This record gives sequence, C-alpha cells and structure tokens, in this order.
Amino acid sequence: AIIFSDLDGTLLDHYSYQSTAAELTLQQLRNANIPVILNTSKTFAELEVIHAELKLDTPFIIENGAAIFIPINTFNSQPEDTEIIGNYWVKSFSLPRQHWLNLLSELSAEFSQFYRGFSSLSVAELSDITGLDLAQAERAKQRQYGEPIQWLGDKVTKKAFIEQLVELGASVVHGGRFIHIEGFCDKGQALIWLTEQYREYYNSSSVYTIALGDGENDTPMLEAADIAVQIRSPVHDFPTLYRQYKTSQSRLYGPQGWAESIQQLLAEQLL
Ligand code: 2M8
Ligand code: MG
Ligand code: MG
Repeated sequence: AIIFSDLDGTLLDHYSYQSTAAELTLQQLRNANIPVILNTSKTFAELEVIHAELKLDTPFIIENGAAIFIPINTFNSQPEDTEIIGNYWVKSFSLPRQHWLNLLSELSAEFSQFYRGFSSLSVAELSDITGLDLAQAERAKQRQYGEPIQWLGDKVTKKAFIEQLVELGASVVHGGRFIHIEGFCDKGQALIWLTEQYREYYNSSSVYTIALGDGENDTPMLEAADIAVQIRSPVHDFPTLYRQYKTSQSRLYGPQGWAESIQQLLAEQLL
C-alpha cells in the first residue's frame, strides 16, 4: 500500500503544528517500507523542512496538488512530463501564482475590502493568524502556484466572490483557515498520477492507496483513494464524501486520530 496524508489538522495538530502523537506510528511505517506521501496545501519551502523533520525520503505534493516533487532516483527512470529542479523530478499541474494574483486584482473592487491574501500579509501578520513561528510563516509565504486568502466578509458576499473567480477559470478550495485560489489541480489528481508511477515501478496493478485528511481540500484525494480515512477536526465537521470503497472516521483529533487510524488498518491487516 501507499499512504497519502494531509498535514495541517491531520498529521500536524491544528493549533500547535506538532506531529508528536503520530511519530511512533510513522516509525513503524518506515520500518515496514510503506511509503508515506505528504499531500498538502503547504509550499515547497515548508515541505523541505517538514519532510526532513519527519525523516521521510518519499515524493511529496505541494499547494493542493499543484506540483509533485519526486526525489531523483525514487523510480528507475525519470517519469514522463517531469522537469528536473534541484534534486527532484517535478510534475506540475497548475499555472504559476502570478496568473492567479492577476486574476484576483481584476475582480470587481467591491470584494477587495473583504479579504487579505498571503501576498499582502506581512510575515508577522501571517504568524499571528496561523500560530506558525516567523520562520515557518516566511516559508508559507513562498508560494509558487496559488494564493490563499483570509476571508473577512459575510457568507453571501463570499459566495458571490467565489462565483466570479470560478467564472474566470480559478479553482477555489477551503483549507482549515484559508480559501485557496489556484488552477485546476487538486490533491486527488496528484494522487492518481503518482500512484500510476508506483504501479509502473513495482510493475504491479495491485498497488492500492490509503488517504488521510481532515479538510474540504482533501475530499478529491479521499475520493480517489481505495481507503479513505477522515481525521476529526477540532474546528469543523467531517466534509461529505461521495465515492468510497472503504471510509472510516477517526475518534481522536489530528495526529492522535492519524495514529489511531493507521494502527486500526495495521490490526485489520490492510497495510
Ligand atoms: C495554509 O494551509 C491551511 C491548510 O489547511 C489552510 O488553508 O488553513 C497553507 O497555505 C500553508 O502554507 C500554511 O502553512 C498553513 C498554516 O496554517 O495555512
Ligand atoms: Mg488539513
Ligand atoms: Mg492541507
């Protein structure tokens, strides 16, 4: 099996961004050679650090499915349609961030007072809103593909705002705290593409996927996986899932729920 996992609110605690409760379980998966692929709305800059902290050497997916970074030599040969950036083979699915920033600036002025984008937030402000420390907030601002915004207005205005953006060709996705404006990419499409690379590599069509996530932006990933695990959030309900072969919901929040769910899959010999 291959495990795809969200970070914020899933493997990392919603408030403290710590993964302590899941670390033993992660170690167990490393020992069993079960790949854990982080699939997150975070940036490449954030992921490089977190990936090393979690002692992972697997591919990872950034900015809500916008790009997949595959450490060179993960597979026997460079996958088609990828480019080499630093030590990675990179597959990208989205137009660059500037496209979405331009689009936001073309929106009617009536909306501009109701949101703040990451590009207009200072590092200190972003740190304040998220609870990230200054260095982490600085890395969260280094975005390549999309723009997260903090919505300050009411629900009716938000709906009109989103409708305009969608009409202009953007995808609009809700994370734990922010709304992400980006291209037609999602965590599910990235899961499908990368799983195909593993199938070719293992020369086996029987590679199956497990996905864990807490947010609405995880829905496409959970629906694309063979086994979906919804992680309980302290701040919102479980999003609705439509297509699923096997779904479970954790009893505990964030990394506790992550460990609980993986242990259950291990006990059921589904891993
Ligand atoms: C943003 O992501 C979360 C994920 O659910 C959100 O939308 O609330 C990201 O942009 C990420 O880069 C950042 O680290 C995180 C901090 O909470 O916020
Ligand atoms: Mg999340
Ligand atoms: Mg996320």
